[in-house]
Amino acid sequence: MEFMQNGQNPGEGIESWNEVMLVYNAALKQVQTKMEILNDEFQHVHQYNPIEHIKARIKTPESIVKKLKRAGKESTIQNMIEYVNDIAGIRVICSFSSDIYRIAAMIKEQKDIKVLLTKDYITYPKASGYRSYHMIVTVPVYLSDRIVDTKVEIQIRTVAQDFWASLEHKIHYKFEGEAPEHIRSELVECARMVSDLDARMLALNEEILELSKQEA
Ligand code: 0O2
Repeated sequence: MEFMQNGQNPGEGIESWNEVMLVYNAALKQVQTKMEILNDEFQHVHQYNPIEHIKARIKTPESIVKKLKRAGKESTIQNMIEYVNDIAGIRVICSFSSDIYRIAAMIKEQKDIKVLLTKDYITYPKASGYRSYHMIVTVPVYLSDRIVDTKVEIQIRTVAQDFWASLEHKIHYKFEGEAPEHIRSELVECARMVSDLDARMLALNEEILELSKQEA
């Protein structure tokens, strides 16, 4: 599986909880706006929107503490910044699987975005059946007296993959990660059906595009 990492020192200089929230909120807004601009530009050039919708969220303090505990780390500001990559999270939902790599490539081209890590669960799905393309990036947040490179997790997936992931996430939490075997295998089977559906919808769309080109 694709696994790429660059060594950086993001979040340097953040000292208080309020500052953490301020900086991560700013980073989230910046990435969301960037995605919207890229989508508008794509529509302008290709008369087509690759992005269906965008969801943005800041991780709750409880989830941050839980994640640190799981990693065996103390709940400190520095550990949050260093070890919790998804305090600011953006989910980019697109129509077709081909849009996923297109969007990822557009993000990688942005000069002020630094890609720290990518995880390609599209080409290499998880054993659970989970498919999504993950990027951990940093964006510079301009404060009055300094610039803070701030981490944002970007998850890119299709509408169908997102539908599967939200249901699987609920089931995972309901059973605290210990869902019965028949439910797990049914979810893996559903993930296969989602993948098949995505491939068929993509093929259909390509055929329609080809027909429209011939008519033009
Ligand atoms: P939540 O509650 O969604 O925030 P890392 O986040 O890097 O420390 P990991 O597992 O190495 O941990 O990273 P990975 O694999 O990139 O997963 C990060 C996020 O992807 C998860 O965040 C989930 O949101 C989502 N995800 C990963 N695997 C699955 C899966 O099998 N099913 C579903 N539905 N979602 C998945 P959190 O913090 O685990 O959870």
